[in-house]
Amino acid sequence: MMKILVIHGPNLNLLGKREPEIYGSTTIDEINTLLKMEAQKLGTEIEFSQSNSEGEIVDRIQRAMGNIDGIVINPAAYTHTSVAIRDAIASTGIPTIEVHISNIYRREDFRKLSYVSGVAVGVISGLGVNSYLLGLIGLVTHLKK
Ligand code: CA2
Repeated sequence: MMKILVIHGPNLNLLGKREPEIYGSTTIDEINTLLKMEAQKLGTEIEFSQSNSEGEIVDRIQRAMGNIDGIVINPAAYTHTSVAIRDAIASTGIPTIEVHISNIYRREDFRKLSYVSGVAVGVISGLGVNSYLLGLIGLVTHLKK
């Protein structure tokens, strides 16, 4: 069976607990539950990972090589800083969709640059929790082709 890995970047463990006006009131566990239900509908396996540390995210992407078919990643603040995460996605070659809860293009200028977008299959930004669900559907559709 096809296997998808969802990676949540730094501070996303606080989702639903702080700044609900920007990031909504849904917690990371609730997002993962919704993704798990969608994955069942799509007939794919899914696993989840959250880390506040750049190196751990790079390690997780590397470990995915050979056993994960595709990645949905919200790199959070590392979106705008991390050549290392970009290089991990590029060098493993694992098809990856970048997702953001908020629309990064209608916020501060420093959020308008993503190092990850240039190696992603696609990007979904600004649709709240649905960004993750649409990212998963888009990734699985892409992989089945
Ligand atoms: O909109 C997104 O999904 C972001 O990736 C979220 C990141 C931000 O740095 C990106 O520019 C856009 C921040 C995640 C922080 O998560 C929080 C959760 C609860 C309370 C405060 C922050």
